[in-house]
Amino acid sequence: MKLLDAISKHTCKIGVVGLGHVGLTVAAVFADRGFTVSGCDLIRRLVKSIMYGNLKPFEPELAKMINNAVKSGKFSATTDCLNVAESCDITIISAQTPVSKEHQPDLSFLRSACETVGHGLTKENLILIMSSIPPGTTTEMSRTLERISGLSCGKDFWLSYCPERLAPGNSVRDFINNDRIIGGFDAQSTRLASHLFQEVARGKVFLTDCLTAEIAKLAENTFRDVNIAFANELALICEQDGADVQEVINLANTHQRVNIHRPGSGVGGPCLPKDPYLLLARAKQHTEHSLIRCSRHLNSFMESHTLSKILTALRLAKKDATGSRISVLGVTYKKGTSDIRGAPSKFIIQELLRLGAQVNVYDPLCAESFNGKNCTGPYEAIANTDCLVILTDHNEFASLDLRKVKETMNKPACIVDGRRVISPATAKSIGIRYYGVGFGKGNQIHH
Ligand code: SAJ
Repeated sequence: MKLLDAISKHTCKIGVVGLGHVGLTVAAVFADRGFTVSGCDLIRRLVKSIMYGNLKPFEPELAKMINNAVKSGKFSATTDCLNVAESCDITIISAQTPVSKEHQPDLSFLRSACETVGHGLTKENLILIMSSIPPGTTTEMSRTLERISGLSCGKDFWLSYCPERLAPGNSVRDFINNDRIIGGFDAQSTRLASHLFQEVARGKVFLTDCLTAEIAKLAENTFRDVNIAFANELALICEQDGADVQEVINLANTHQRVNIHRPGSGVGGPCLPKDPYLLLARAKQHTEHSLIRCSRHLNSFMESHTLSKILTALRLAKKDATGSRISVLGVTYKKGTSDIRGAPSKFIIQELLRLGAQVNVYDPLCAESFNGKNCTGPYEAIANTDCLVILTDHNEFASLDLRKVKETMNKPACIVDGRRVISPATAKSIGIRYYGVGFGKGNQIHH
């Protein structure tokens, strides 16, 4: 078969529609392995910066690979998606699939990408969808492709759903090493997609149909979200009863079949706050009793819960939010990334500002301050503030000199720790008031 042969020889042309995190990673890896790759995105600025070799180095390894691929002529980017679809044998679609404020999936980017690809579709082409999508979407897209091209899916062209498991910050290595699920529209589509990935990646490939692959992808992140919600509920119970949730979870996890995640000041990022809603998008029967929906609410609630802890800490120090000075360490949604998508810090900083507090902000990996005062180091942020709030567990924060922290803060020094970065016992021994998510009121230390 011609396409199978071209895949083996790396001679087929690959198009990538949507040059976000996933699309760029895919393009970089295939170009690095000798395939000729054309990428397209509607954002002119992004396309320009790719072609001029000045892509923002959000992930240094990825940016370097993209720049090299452009220089060697193996990768080029354009805003002309139709041209990409027409000129490629394989088109990989990684359009964004956001959810609205009402938590409804917005598939408009994906639909429009599929329409364009449909116009450029020719016989023997393979289309891969990589975006996270509600169950049933690949089949819906197969109809769009068929309607526009007049070709028949599974006969004239092939279509597979190939979700990604790459974590921002480690995309290239994850793409190459992680096992992946491939759900084909039919047996031949599955075979071709699996063959393609095995040419460039080392991870195992698990084959199934497209509906199962769609649900399995969403199940992964939803599982994490529900597990974190459980940890957060435990944290709330511990706070009421005066226990330390960290110790509770560590003990429960000594059971070899238990793996409770970590509680914290909220769940952010591009995946966890969104994928559960994609999974629920077409659910009709049990919506009132949905564990998944409830978990989402609980995880969102942790942001306002953390805010309440800050206000309580101030009140116990006989201070008012208005006019108080707060230092926030960490704005990114998780450690080790500069990514702020869905980060709990946004809500917490903005609410503190709205209540009339002055907010100093420091993050070693990100200059965003959400209208707080951007500081260049942790001690600059902490100096002369009434409360220190930790919202991301960046490594740098674990090695803070707590004596210095206490000396430079206004009296009484207090810390609200949203990620259990500081040891409550150490804070106590130094005379700092410590309030942590899931760290019981009986254990709060006042001097
Ligand atoms: N979080 C907790 N408690 C935990 C773990 C995470 O509160 O025990 C919070 C984090 O602080 C963060 C959010 O959840 O705000 C998301 O954290 P995450 O570690 O799940 O990070 P993501 O969103 O980068 O997840 C990605 C996912 N990848 C994709 O969807 C492609 C996820 O499937 C991976 O499991 C995860 O990376 C990973 O393993 O690093």
